[in-house]
Amino acid sequence: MAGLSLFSSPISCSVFFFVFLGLAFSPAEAAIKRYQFDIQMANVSRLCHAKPIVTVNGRFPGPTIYAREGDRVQINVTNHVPYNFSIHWHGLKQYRNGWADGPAYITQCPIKTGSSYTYDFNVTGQRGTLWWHAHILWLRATVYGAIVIMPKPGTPFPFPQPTREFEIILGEWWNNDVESIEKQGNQMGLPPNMSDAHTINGKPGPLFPCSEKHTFAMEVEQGKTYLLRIINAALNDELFFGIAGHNMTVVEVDAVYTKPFTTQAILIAPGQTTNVLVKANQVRGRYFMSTRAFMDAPIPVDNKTATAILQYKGVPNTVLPLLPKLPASNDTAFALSYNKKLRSLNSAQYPANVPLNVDRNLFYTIGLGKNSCPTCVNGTRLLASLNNISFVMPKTALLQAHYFNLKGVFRTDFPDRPPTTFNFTGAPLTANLGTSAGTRVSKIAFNSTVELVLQDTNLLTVESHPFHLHGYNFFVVGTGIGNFDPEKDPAKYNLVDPMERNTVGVPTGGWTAIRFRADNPGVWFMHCHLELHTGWGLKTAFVVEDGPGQDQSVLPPPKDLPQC
Ligand SMILES: *[C@@H]1O[C@H](CO)[C@@H](O)[C@H](O)[C@H]1NC(C)=O
Ligand SMILES: *[C@@H]1O[C@H](CO)[C@@H](O)[C@H](O)[C@H]1NC(C)=O
Ligand SMILES: *[C@@H]1O[C@H](CO)[C@@H](O)[C@H](O)[C@H]1NC(C)=O
Ligand SMILES: *[C@@H]1O[C@H](CO)[C@@H](O)[C@H](O)[C@H]1NC(C)=O
Ligand SMILES: *[C@@H]1O[C@H](CO)[C@@H](O)[C@H](O)[C@H]1NC(C)=O
Ligand SMILES: *[C@@H]1O[C@H](CO)[C@@H](O)[C@H](O)[C@H]1NC(C)=O
Ligand SMILES: *[C@@H]1O[C@H](CO)[C@@H](O)[C@H](O)[C@H]1NC(C)=O
Ligand SMILES: *[C@@H]1O[C@H](CO)[C@@H](O)[C@H](O)[C@H]1NC(C)=O
Ligand SMILES: *[C@@H]1O[C@H](CO)[C@@H](O)[C@H](O)[C@H]1NC(C)=O
Ligand SMILES: *[C@@H]1O[C@H](CO)[C@@H](O)[C@H](O)[C@H]1NC(C)=O
Ligand SMILES: *[C@@H]1O[C@H](CO)[C@@H](O)[C@H](O)[C@H]1NC(C)=O
Ligand SMILES: *[C@@H]1O[C@H](CO)[C@@H](O)[C@H](O)[C@H]1NC(C)=O
Ligand SMILES: [Cu+2]
Repeated sequence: MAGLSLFSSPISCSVFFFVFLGLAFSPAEAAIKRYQFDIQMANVSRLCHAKPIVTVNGRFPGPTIYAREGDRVQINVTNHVPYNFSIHWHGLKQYRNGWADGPAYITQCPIKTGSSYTYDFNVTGQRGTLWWHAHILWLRATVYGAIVIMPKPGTPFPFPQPTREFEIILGEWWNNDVESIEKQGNQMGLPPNMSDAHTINGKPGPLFPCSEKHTFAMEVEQGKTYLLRIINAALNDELFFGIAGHNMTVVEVDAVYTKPFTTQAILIAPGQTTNVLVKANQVRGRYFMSTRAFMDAPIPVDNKTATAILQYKGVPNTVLPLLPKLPASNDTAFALSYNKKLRSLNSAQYPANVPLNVDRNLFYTIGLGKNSCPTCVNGTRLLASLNNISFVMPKTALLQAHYFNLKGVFRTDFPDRPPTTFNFTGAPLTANLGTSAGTRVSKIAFNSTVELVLQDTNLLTVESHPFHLHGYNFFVVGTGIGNFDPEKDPAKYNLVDPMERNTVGVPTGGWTAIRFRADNPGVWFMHCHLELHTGWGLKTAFVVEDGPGQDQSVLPPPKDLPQC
């Protein structure tokens, strides 16, 4: 394997190694999978720059968590770095068990330097590709990894069994220290410096300086089929991904099976995962895989292309790789038509249980804005809001406050609709909007059905926002461009086989309607998965009340739960 690529390096070897391990273990029944995550600094060099980064066990990207549906997973996270810390297991439902969800100050206080906390959860009713990442500050820039959940023993995939599988984690790299970048942006009240590169499995690929040895390569054999588990771990960029000369068949997103469809490029937003089958059916050679940003609003973005290599076995490294043709970075039409193709498999075994009646209708506007900030560069600070409220992080975790009934930590009066109705996506409203700030959340009755329409606005600018809900999957029942029309649009919903997922892109200048059944009690974060916008306040939480039954309330907190 070491001779695989001209650009071979120890890290690509370790990626291969772990993929083999993942396929190798096949326990007969549910088991406990234990992991030790030491959060530690490691020196890493990319693009001719060396710097210390925060890692798990010194690895970048971090180790993959392998589990089977039904397993219990225990991950002891020990913090050796000079930052408060927490990890989110993105897409795991954590039934009654928000204590293991991870967002700092939402479900737990951070793990302080020198302390440990064991995330202990069961993987119930889920299988597929998910991922984990730091959920405090901008530390997820370097602290992320894959979660691979295999189906129960004896349960095949609902698609042709691949010969092998690979994890493909897309990311963003900064040459300078990411926390300094974030801090500088906050001080200026402006967006901080954009990333210096995109990466595939932590590597930018040979189109960047000093990067030949920092190239991920995967070897394939002609005629065989491969499963790629693709994850967008970038902080701020929605990404296209493609493979030169090869089509991809999408079979799963966010650990939910899809109706398979074939495409030359995928679109994947931060937080999302996409599994594709790739058939090695081309002339034996070397082909680039590449990734680049999608941005269809007038906003600067890191537009550089990261590459990796798909190489047929036995082909010499000297053969020049061919580049894939990705959609133009502003190709709105591709984005809309790609997302429209995503449908739940909706088979007898994997039904789409879409709520048909709605108990609670929510309508949230997404806004950017500016508030006064005398110390900032322009005398103003950029911020973001839902229903004109910019979320303020509490000093103690919301879930603790909820469980122990601590007063004064949050308010449950987050409005179900915006304070004013206006032409949301119409002419830009550039005034200082005086958005209000608050730790305000919505209370949701146990087992009620919720419809939430997320409406982008042209406050400062329109932009696409990937929204992530913790503790649940939801169904994407409708989407459109312009203003949501409550009279006409619901009639066009797909209530049969809409995509079920945990992160959805609200289109630039458009809206998205999601539905879910609130059967998981606890406090669940909902936020834009662009870290920049999360930091600016584009977030809130749902407090889902306990149900009346014995097994319908939040579990007691673990003994080692960190305190603030
Ligand atoms: C990183 O490199 C610096 C300078 O060479 C060194 O002082 C430091 O100990 C290294 N840190 C780690 C975690 O290896
Ligand atoms: C977690 O790891 C730390 C550091 O190695 C250790 O001291 C602690 O006992 C571990 N906790 C558990 C529950 O294993
Ligand atoms: C996970 O399942 C085990 C075995 O059924 C149970 O003892 C444990 O309480 C469960 N943990 C959570 C967090 O639900
Ligand atoms: C951001 O970029 C500017 C211009 O290149 C540079 O001067 C500054 O040092 C950068 N900030 C950080 C925190 O790296
Ligand atoms: C990829 O799919 C397109 C459209 O379905 C088809 O025209 C093309 O022949 C396919 N290419 C390969 C290499 O399979
Ligand atoms: C990429 O962005 C840079 C700076 O933001 C810009 O100068 C350049 O023209 C862009 N390149 C392309 C191909 O859009
Ligand atoms: C996309 O960008 C290209 C090149 O910058 C430009 O020519 C084209 O008009 C843009 N398309 C749209 C739909 O904005
Ligand atoms: C900040 O001020 C500069 C100079 O007046 C202006 O060009 C820029 O658009 C302003 N940016 C924001 C976000 O207000
Ligand atoms: C909203 O604004 C858009 C763009 O300016 C315009 O085309 C549309 O007619 C407006 N809609 C209403 C209801 O005023
Ligand atoms: C947001 O709220 C402020 C007051 O806090 C108000 O001045 C402003 O008009 C509101 N903006 C919108 C878009 O509702
Ligand atoms: C939630 O409500 C549905 C529909 O009424 C019902 O079938 C289901 O059993 C309820 N679930 C729980 C956990 O109460
Ligand atoms: C770490 O978290 C604790 C508890 O929330 C807080 O008191 C402390 O100030 C934080 N430390 C840093 C360095 O942010
Ligand atoms: Cu956003």
